[in-house]
Amino acid sequence: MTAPAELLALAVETAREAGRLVRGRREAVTRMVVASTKSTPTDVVTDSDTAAEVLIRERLLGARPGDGMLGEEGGQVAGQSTVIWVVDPIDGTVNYLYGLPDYAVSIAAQVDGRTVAGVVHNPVSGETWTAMVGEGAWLLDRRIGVSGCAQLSQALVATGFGYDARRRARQAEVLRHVLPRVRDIRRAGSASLDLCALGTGRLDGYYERGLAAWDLAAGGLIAQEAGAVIAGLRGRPAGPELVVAAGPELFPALHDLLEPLGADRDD
Ligand code: LIP
Repeated sequence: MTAPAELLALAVETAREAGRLVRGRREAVTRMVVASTKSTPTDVVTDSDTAAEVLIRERLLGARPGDGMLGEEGGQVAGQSTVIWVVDPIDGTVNYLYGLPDYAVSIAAQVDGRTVAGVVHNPVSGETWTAMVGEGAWLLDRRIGVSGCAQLSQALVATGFGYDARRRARQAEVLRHVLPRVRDIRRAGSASLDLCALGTGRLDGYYERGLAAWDLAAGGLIAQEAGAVIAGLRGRPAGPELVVAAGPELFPALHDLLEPLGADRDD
């Protein structure tokens, strides 16, 4: 069975259990230890990231042994079914490391490569966003929707930055041109929570270069089902090159601001 409702129920239960695990581990220590780093010395992994991904894999594939999984911390499992779980066990790992509350467990279910269900759960706030394709998006039991902001100068826009210094310098250059054109910028450090904030109307727009599939899968479905337009530049799909997301009234102006700046390039 690949009914989105069944997949979502399993994902929500699993995300909440993983959220209890990582929050408990964080609150048990004054200072969280970096277990390892990835692309740069600031691209960190904690033991909690790894422990949470192991728990998520055990719960999801224990319940559905034939499924595959793509996890941020290296947990790639080939499956025989049409379902692949796309998992970020802690999205906002640096926030988690520093004890800041903006981090989330993000789990999406893809069937034949299409995201059909997703959950983003913030273990600190207890907020749980969910969506199923074609069925809208929810924050706990409340239906959510994007803001109706239509003017760039009135838009609260979130973004994020990569870990590589050269890319960060380029992203700062893009930001230099964006900042004077919008109401303000927010940089919270978790793509999935940024996308859920957009879907809830707490942000008017979002853009970021360098997102991985696990950063985008669940939050992207939630924002889209909440009414956001999500894409790359010049008709390209949202992906590692660039994610641009906003309500339909604002998206064209945000896209047209970012396109001439080459926000989807490192040069
Ligand atoms: C994070 C993203 C965020 C980005 C951070 C980091 P992680 O993911 O959610 O949008 O700006 O640099 O990549 O590494 O915490 O899972």
